[in-house]
Amino acid sequence: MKRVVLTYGTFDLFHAGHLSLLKRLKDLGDYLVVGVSTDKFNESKGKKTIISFQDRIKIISELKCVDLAIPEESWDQKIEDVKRFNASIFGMGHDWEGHFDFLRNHCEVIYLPRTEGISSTLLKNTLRAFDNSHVDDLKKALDLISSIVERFD
Ligand code: C2G
Repeated sequence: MKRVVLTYGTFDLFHAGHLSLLKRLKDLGDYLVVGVSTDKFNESKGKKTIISFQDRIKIISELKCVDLAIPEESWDQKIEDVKRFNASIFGMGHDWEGHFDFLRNHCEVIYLPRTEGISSTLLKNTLRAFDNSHVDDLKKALDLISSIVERFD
């Protein structure tokens, strides 16, 4: 009897923190099902992504540790998915601690430590720093600060 593990995420700008979590979740069972947030669902989460849903789910589905990737279209599909895949474990990173305890009536709920020092947001901000228009804004701000400092010299 396969021990199915279920998780969900956006997985934008896929990075080592995402991979570490998925591998640790897979190690808890035999079969890992990953719900990947659709672009429409992310809009409802107020989350803007750089990588499209099609590409995000393609990356996830190709990972050695992932057995099945499915679309995550709403907050409400989790109970149905636990039943549909007969999941023994639902797991997320600990930034979600407590948010999904309602699933404890249906399966084990586990929150694993996040990987510190990396996130899609950090990657986006780093990339933004190299964006020309952002550099132009920084230059304008620097010129303004220099002109203010000159007035006090
Ligand atoms: N994660 C991690 N370490 C990081 C970054 C993320 O362990 N440095 C984990 C998160 O805790 C989450 C998973 O990787 O369990 C996916 O993270 P996101 O793509 O940010 O997912 P999120 O937007 O939080 O969507 O219904 C649940 C939501 O779909 C979760």
